[in-house]
Amino acid sequence: MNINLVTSNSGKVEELSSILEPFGHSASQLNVECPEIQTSTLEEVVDFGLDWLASKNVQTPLIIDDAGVFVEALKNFPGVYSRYVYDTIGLSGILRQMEGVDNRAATFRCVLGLILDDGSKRKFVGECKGNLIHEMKGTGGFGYDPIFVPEGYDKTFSELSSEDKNKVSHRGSAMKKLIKFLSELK
Ligand code: ITT
Repeated sequence: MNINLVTSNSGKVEELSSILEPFGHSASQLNVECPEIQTSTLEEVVDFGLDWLASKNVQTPLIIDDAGVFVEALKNFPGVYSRYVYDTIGLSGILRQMEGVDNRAATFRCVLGLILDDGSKRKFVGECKGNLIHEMKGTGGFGYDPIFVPEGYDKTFSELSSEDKNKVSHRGSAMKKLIKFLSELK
């Protein structure tokens, strides 16, 4: 199946394509400006996006992906505001907020939205627990990857290969569910 990835983020396109391809699916990036509402959950953002894309008859099958990092000591901030925070205070701003904070626990969450050719919609959620380190490390990946170490590892997402990131990441885990769902169709 060729699936359209509705995202402006090339890091996501690489990850989603590399997960889909071994299962015989191909993927193309679709540059549609899908509006993102300001709300308190990733699920609501995705529901709104799916309804909007369906109303515009955007070419299916398609996937949208909304993700964020939820930092325990910051009462789950930046969460749904991760993009805004990344674009404004950036990783150095987050690290400053975390100065002197012992609890470094953080969870990445990813909600994928899927629309099939028959118009049906589904969501798939994935999480990855880990810790924020005190400085940026590594050059791979994108976004918050240089400051996040997943549980069970001593390297940031940026220092891991994309295969290793996909094995444990929020996006990898949501994609596993989506691919299982596709394989059970028909
Ligand atoms: P689209 O909405 O166009 O898909 P985006 O970059 O705005 O792209 P999100 O709103 O989902 O995507 O992402 C919120 C922020 O979280 C943004 O700064 C991303 O770079 C970052 N992010 C998302 N997934 C990530 C991941 O796997 N690793 C590191 N940072 C990630």
